[in-house]
Amino acid sequence: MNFMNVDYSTKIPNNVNLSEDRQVLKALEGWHPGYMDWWSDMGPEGFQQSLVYLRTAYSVDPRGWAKFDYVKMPEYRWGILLAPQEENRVIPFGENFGKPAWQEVPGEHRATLRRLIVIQGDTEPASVEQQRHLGKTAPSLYDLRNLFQVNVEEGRHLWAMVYLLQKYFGRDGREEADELLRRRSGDADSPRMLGAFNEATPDWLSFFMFTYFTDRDGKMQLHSLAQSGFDPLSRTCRFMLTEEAHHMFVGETGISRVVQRTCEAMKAAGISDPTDIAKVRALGVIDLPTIQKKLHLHYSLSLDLFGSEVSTNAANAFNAGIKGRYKETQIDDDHRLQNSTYPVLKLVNGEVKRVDEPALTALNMRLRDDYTQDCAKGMLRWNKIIQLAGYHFKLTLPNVAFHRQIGEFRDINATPEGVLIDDATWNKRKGEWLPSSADGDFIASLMTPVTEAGTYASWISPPKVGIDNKPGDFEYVKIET
Ligand code: BYC
Repeated sequence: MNFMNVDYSTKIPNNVNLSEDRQVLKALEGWHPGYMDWWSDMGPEGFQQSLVYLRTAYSVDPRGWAKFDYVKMPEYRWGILLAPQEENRVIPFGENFGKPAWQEVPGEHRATLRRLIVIQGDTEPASVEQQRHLGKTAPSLYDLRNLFQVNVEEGRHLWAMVYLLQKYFGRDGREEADELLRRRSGDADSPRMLGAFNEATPDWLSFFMFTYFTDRDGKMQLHSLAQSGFDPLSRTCRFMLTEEAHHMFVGETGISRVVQRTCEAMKAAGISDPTDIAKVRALGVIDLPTIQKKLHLHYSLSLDLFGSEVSTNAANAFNAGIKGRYKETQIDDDHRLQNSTYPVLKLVNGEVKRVDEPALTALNMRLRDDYTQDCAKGMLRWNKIIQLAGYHFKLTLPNVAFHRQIGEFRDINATPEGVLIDDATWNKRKGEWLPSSADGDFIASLMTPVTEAGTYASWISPPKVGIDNKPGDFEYVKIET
C-alpha cells in the first residue's frame, strides 16, 4: 500500500492498511454508529442537509493533500491519516534518546501514553460541542463554511485518537473510545476533561478568539506529541498539524477582519477616541476595548491548558520519551535536561518573579512560553491595522498571573499588568478586564445571520481572498433546511 495516498474503498478512509487489519477495522466500524449519533446530537445545529464547500484529505503528501468539493456534513469521509513513517527514526529526547522509536506501546509507559491520548482526544469533540449553535448566527457563508470545516476536522482528529486507542490499547482503549463520546462540554455530571473545553463559545468573536488562542494550544501540544518516541502517535500528530494551520488562520484573519471593520467605521464616522464605547457601538461594530476583554478571557483560559508551571507529570513524560518540547529536534542541547534549569514565573513575597527551576519539571512552562511568543506574532498584524487607521490603541496579552485557574497563580488575583490585588478590588474591577454580561448582550445583538453569497455582517470586513481562490460572491454553503 502507498502510505501517501488514502484508501477510500473501506468504510473508514485510511492510509494504515485497515483492509488487512480486520480486528481494528471491526472495532472502528463498531464505534462508527455511536460517532454518527454523537455528530447528529452534538455536531452543528441545523445545516446537516446543506451542501458545504469542504476540503477533504486524499493524501498525506505535504505538496498536495486536500480536495475541495460540496459535501453534506454527515457524508464527510472521516478517516485515519498518519504522516508517512520515517525510516530509522529514533527517540529524540529523554532517557531513551537515540534508541529506535517504538512501533508498539512499551508496557511501562502504557498508562502515561493512554492518558495523554485520551486528553488530546477529549478536546476534539468538546470544541465541536462548544461551537454547535454558531451556524445560526454566521456573519457570512464564507464564515459558515470555515466553521464547518473546523468542525469536521476536529471530528477527524477525534477519529485519529480513537484509532490509536483501539489499535494499541486493547480493551481499555475501546472503553476510553466510548467514553470520548459520552462526556459533554459543560455537562455538570460528565464534563470534558480540561477547563477551557467546558466554557461557552457564545458568539463569533469568541469563536475567532478560540481558534486563535485555544487551537494554538492544540498546535503546541500536537508539536510536543509529534516528537514522541511512540511513532504512531508522532505520525498521527504530524498530519493533524497540517489541518490545524487552517483553524488558526480562521482565528487570526477573523479577528483581523473585526478590527479592520471597527477601524473603518470609526474613521468614516469621524470618531477620534476608540475608547468612546457608546459612540463606537452605535455604529454597529465591536469597540476595541471589548475586543481586548475577550482577548484577556481566551488567552488566560488557554494558558490554563498547559498545566502547572512545575510538573512531575511533564518531567516523567519527557524522561520516558513520550512528550517532547516544541521543535525538539531543532534545539541545540543534550535533549536529556538532567542538569539544566529554566526560569519559571512564581509568586515570591507577593510579587510575580522569575525563579530558576530544574528544566525537566519546568517543561510545561517552557511550552507555555513558546506559545506566548507564537500568540504575540499574529497580534502584531491586528495592531498594525489599528495603527494604519491612525488610532492610538494597542491590543496586548495580559500578564500570566491574570485570571488563572490552574498552577502557581490560581489562588490569587492580579490585574492584566500583573499587579496583585485583593478579592474586593478584583470583584469591583473585573468588569473592566473581562467581558461583562452587558458586553455579551451587545455582541449578541450584532449576531444576526447573513446568508446571501458575498455579503457580510456590519461588524466584520470581507476576507482578502476566498477559500480555494474562489471569487467574492461564491456560494460556500448551499443552505438546505
Ligand atoms: N484543566 O502536572 P500537571 C487541542 C490536571 S488543545 C483540568 O499540572 P500536566 C484543541 C492534570 O490532568 C490540546 N485539569 O499538568 C484545541 C493532572 O491531573 P491528574 C490538547 C488540569 O499533566 C482547540 C493535574 O491537573 N492536548 O488540541 O503536566 C480545538 C496535575 O497536572 C488542567 C493536550 O493537552 C486543566 N487545564 O499537564 C480542538 C495534550 N491542567 O492526572 C482541539 C495532552 C492540568 O493528576 N495533555 N490538569 O488527575 C497534556 O500534555 C497534559 O496532561 C496537560 C497537563 C498539558 C493537559
